[in-house]
Amino acid sequence: MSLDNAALTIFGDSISGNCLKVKFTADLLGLPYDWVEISVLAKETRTAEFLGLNPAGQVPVVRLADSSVLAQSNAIILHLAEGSNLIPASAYDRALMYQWLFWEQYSHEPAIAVLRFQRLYLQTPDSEIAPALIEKSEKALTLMQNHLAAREYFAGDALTLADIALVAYTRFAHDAKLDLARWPAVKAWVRRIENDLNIEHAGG
Ligand SMILES: N[C@@H](CCC(=O)N[C@@H](CS)C(=O)NCC(=O)O)C(=O)O
Repeated sequence: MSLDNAALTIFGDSISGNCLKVKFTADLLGLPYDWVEISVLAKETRTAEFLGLNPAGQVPVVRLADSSVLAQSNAIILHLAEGSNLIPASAYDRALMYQWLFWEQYSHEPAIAVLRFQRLYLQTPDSEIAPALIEKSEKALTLMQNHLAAREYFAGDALTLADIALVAYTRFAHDAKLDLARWPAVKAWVRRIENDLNIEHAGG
């Protein structure tokens, strides 16, 4: 793990949606950064050096120009995007963006990211996957489908941090064996946001 003097250093694992949302935000805003790869699977979040950086033992973490450190993906993207058009000027739309950011962390990521991790990385057999985890994932996608049926973006009528946070794991739904064909508005929105972010389609 290198600690140099770049204005922004992102410590992240490239297989993690939480980390990729920080990368997507920095890239879109044109912020230069150093990326330090930290492998969760190799337990690099458990070393004494990393725990010194983030005692919670999780990525993403960023080190800012003044050497201060910030964890929690949504706190990081909010900080990076401060003053940009990724945060709506309208107070209501801004609150809607927060609504979806909080929902993402409580009801979406703990279902879809965990299901993806179990199925893709731990190769957990279907018989050992908790049905409640699948139900929670499907419920989250259905809520998104209903919201997106008549809208192009989650908060207001333009791309915001809510879309970036939510697309991070939704675009990997197929890794969790969730077929987005069942949620067509979500599928179309994923392509729209990948296009807005100028990133490759994740597949599925
Ligand atoms: N709520 C946190 C979740 C961070 C998180 O779960 N990070 C995972 C990778 S996606 C991690 O570092 N896991 C390592 C571990 O728990 O040992 C965020 O949004 O940043």
